[in-house]
Amino acid sequence: MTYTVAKGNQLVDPDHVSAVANIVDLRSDTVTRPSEEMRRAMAAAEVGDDVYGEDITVNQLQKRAAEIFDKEAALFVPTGCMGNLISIKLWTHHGNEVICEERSHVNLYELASMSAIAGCMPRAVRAGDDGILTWNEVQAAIRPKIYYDSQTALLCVENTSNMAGGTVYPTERIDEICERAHLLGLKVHLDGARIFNAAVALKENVARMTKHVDSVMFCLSKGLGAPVGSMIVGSKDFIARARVYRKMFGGGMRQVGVIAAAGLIALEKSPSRLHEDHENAQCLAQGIARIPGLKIDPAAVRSNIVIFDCSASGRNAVEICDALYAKGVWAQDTAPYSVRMVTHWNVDRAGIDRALAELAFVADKKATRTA
Ligand code: TLP
Repeated sequence: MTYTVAKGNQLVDPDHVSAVANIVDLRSDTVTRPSEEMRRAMAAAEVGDDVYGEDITVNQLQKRAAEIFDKEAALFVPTGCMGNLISIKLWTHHGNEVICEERSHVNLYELASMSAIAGCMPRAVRAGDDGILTWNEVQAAIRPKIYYDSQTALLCVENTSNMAGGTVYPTERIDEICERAHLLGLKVHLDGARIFNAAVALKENVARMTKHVDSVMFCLSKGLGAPVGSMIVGSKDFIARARVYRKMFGGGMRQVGVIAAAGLIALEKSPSRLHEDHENAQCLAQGIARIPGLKIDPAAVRSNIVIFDCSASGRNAVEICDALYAKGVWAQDTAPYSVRMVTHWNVDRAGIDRALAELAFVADKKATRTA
């Protein structure tokens, strides 16, 4: 059987890519497609050369992002990875260490850019199952001020914590980490790729949640549904310097109002519907908990990411994903026996029900053997 699009994070032969109908794509919320309203806004967007700061739509998006986060300024960047890298580069010098959680995106999925480009070493700390760092864990990883020790410059915190299953930092924890880090002269960067999901889970606003961090990256292109783009927010000085590095890293995008227009709609309208994705994730988790051979604690699912263990099914995660894939339900293996499903606005409750039905089938070795 020939599949027509990528499975997991693999690249697919472009000659084989074609439109596929009736797929329940739960690999990630990065797969969301722009709404009709976004497409109309993109077509009508007023644009200018953003490298000269002349793109009206980009300027509007940056102004709104800064207002919503109650920070001085914001910058539109092509990707979350670039936003994180620019921030890490700005808060560190070559030879510094960056404390982050072991499963964090900056540690595992950014091609070691903090080392390759910013010249820093990740000091990865393993938090508990929920992936939420405590100050004690952070403190233990800070290097002593001895001239022959590499020096800690920055802490990167990820909220929600993707690979821990979309878990959420209590705001007081982030406040505490910031307060103590700042006393030691360290900066705190927040990888808030899904910060609006965290806000919905906590029923708080993002400005309060990020009040004390020095910089925030958040993605327009995940649960918020824009086709492209992320933002970094921080002080005026930080953003002015970030603009320089964005250009250096190849991210000066010219008439980019055409995509910022979709980002503006994502920013204004999407947060108020994210609770639907969380409800679907909860429904999915409860359904999975009832399938023999699969293990998940639905109470630990706080946002739109559902990660379950399949070791008792007698199948590994790749086998489960392959079998699901053939049935038009797409998921991602994240470890030998763990599978991730991410809910988003292109999968409704009927899609969740279908995913559960197929999952019950593929997790049952006897049924699939006789099918
Ligand atoms: N996450 C992707 C994959 O790269 C794993 C996903 O499918 O979840 N921070 C966090 C917490 C992320 O989850 C991601 C993407 C990024 C940064 C990077 O964003 P992009 O893809 O825009 O560079």
